[in-house]
Amino acid sequence: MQTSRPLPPGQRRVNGFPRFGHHLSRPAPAVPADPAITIGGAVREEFDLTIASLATLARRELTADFHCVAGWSATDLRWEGVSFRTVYRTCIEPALRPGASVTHLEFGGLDGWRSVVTLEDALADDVLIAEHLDGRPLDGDHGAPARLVSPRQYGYVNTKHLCRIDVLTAEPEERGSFLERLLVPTHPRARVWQEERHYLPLWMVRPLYRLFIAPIRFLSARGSRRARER
Ligand SMILES: Nc1nc2c(c(=O)[nH]1)N[C@H]1C(S)=C(S)[C@@H](COP(=O)(O)O)O[C@H]1N2
Ligand SMILES: [Mo]
Repeated sequence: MQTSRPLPPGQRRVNGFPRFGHHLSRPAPAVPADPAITIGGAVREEFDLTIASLATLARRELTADFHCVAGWSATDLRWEGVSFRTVYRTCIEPALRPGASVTHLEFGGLDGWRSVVTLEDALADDVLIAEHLDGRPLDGDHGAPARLVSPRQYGYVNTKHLCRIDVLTAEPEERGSFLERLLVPTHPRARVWQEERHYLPLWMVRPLYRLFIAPIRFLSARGSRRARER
């Protein structure tokens, strides 16, 4: 089904929803028997939020498009899970260290991927921790057992295989080598409608990123096949 929803600037629609990411051809990480999200950072004590317990919170369904910073968009994805705001208000906020003034959240995946989101962006109405996509539990390609879904931010913010959330009281230092920081976008907000792809000018970034789409898609699909053959 195609909708007439406009795409953000510089994006092109793809068919379906490809597996894509810095994992490249590495298969998706194994999901533990009773998967959980560890909550750390500015909390009195680290604690685990099991993925199973998310089912007991108010459920949220959301149909949204997904925009990778490299320039492809998948449309009309039907996510189901819990609103991040609900998780924050009911599970995280009561556990904060007294006086902690939260500015950012860091989302970590089982494969080591990390994304940093401002508190304001994370509490937006359409940000979810999703364990279902199109009526089925998330598969390895798209982030089993659960992932962050933030449709108004580029794909790289949407950490797959979510296993950790750190509550931060300041913006963390940028990570990675010089080359990584040059190529891998680390815009502090990464909003798709503002086209916050990078600090370099868009006329440079758009065509450069586009070159990476085909090889990353190819490698990611190979990792997906390898996971199914295991
Ligand atoms: N854990 C994890 N999450 C990740 C990535 C990754 O490599 N590992 N890649 C990001 C990038 S760059 C994109 S575009 C989306 C792709 O999501 P998809 O594979 O479900 O299409 O996942 C994001 N989340
Ligand atoms: Mo991406």
